[in-house]
Amino acid sequence: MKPDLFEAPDYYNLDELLTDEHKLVRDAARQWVKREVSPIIEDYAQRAEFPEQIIGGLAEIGAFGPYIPEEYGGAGLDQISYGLIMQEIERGDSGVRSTASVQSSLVMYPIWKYGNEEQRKKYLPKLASGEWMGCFGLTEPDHGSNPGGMITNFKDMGDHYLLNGAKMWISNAPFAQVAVVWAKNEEGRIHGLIVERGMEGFSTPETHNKWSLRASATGELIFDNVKVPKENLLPNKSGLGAPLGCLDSARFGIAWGAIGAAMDCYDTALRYSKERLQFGKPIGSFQLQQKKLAEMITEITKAQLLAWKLGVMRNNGTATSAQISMAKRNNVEMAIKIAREARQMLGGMGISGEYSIMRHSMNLESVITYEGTHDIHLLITGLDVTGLNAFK
Ligand code: TGC
Ligand code: FAD
Repeated sequence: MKPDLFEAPDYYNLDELLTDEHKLVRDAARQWVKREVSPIIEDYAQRAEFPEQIIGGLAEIGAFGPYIPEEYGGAGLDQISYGLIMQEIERGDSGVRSTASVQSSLVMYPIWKYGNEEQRKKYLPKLASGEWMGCFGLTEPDHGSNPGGMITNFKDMGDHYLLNGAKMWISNAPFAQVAVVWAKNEEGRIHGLIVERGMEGFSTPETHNKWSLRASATGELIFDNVKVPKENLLPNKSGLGAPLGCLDSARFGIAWGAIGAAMDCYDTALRYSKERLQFGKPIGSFQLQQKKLAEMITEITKAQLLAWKLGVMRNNGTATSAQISMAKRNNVEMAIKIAREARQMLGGMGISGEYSIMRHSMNLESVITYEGTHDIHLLITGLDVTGLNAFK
């Protein structure tokens, strides 16, 4: 792969909106990605392997629980810092950002928000340091967009719960020590349970043959009469709103992360357009190529503004779930379109692993599907503006 010469586009001087702490956090993540991710990621993606050696570095840049209080091992940062870290990591690879998103927003967040003090103390510091990795089991073979229909269930056996069912498409599953699993009790109410590797009847077979997010490990979670200790139930929230609350946090991170992937594609195409000569001129001098670049930077700038304002609203607690959906949907679509245009700008080289664009492009096909598909987020906005529910 080519050396990482990335220079971040900031067409509207949005750095002026960031605090010194934001810039410090972002620049540390940016340097770490250049040093530790860019040189190896293409190779891992080609081999469809997650680079486990970067877990310690992810923890060091605060990617595991950026906004979780320091008393639990988190970085105690604000939401904009969290977003900036996700942006920088996804600039390297969406699969690496997935690992961090899942650990922070889908495993640490529910333990912090819905768990009791014992659970927080037992799990959060180890998850923040990367000593333990986690995964989040919501999606089932027959229930993806409609998680409320899940059939995974648990029964109260007196001194423990008995968990049965299966989850699929679960990021981090093949190596996670801890799984936050959503299942229905005997009354059909959804609860979160912490399931640990090693519990009898719990297995995590890896999902192979992915053309997307190849550097992220994906798997199933299978529960065959798993005895879960009663103290592993998350006591402070139940119902579908509990897992969906975690998704709000992860979708917010994706709205920022997608900007990172788009910035990398734009920056690569811009540099290439100045170096690549055809008809005796740099291809960047042709109007058709300039149109592509001009539209890319315009869309990136709009997405940056959307993410920043959403970060301000998340910081003061006013962002609605529907506003988060809009940003996730808009920014991922923006990134996927830019990846496609950027790939074309590199001609044949665009499909080569020498450059990051094709990998981003393939990764973004997962990003536009997980954490709620593009259609689902559109319908969430539709419901919000009309008051009419297309899901019921
Ligand atoms: P609905 O009746 O609308 O809502 C049920 C309850 O949930 C509440 N709620 C929310 N709460 C917090 N945050 C949100 N975003 C919420 N959305 C809804 C709602 O108020 C209600 O509460 P209550 O107290 O009245 O019971 O539910 P529905 O069954 O009609 O479904 C709505 C729908 C389709 C929008 C929702 O289910 C949905 O978002 N579906 C998409 C599923 C999804 O996003 N799955 C993601 C799986 S995890 C993943 O992909 C990880 S990838 C990670 C990575 O690698 O980065
Ligand atoms: P379906 O729900 O079957 O949707 C199929 C199509 O129908 C889509 O185009 C959808 O938009 C459309 N559709 C569905 N309902 C409607 C409707 N009401 N109106 C209009 N169109 C509709 N899940 C987890 O729980 N944890 C994870 O860690 C996780 N990681 C993932 C990693 C990867 C790489 C991938 C690909 C997925 C991951 N997922 C995870 C699952 C992901 O969240 C689901 O794939 C996603 O929510 C969609 O569900 P589905 O695949 O079952 O598609």
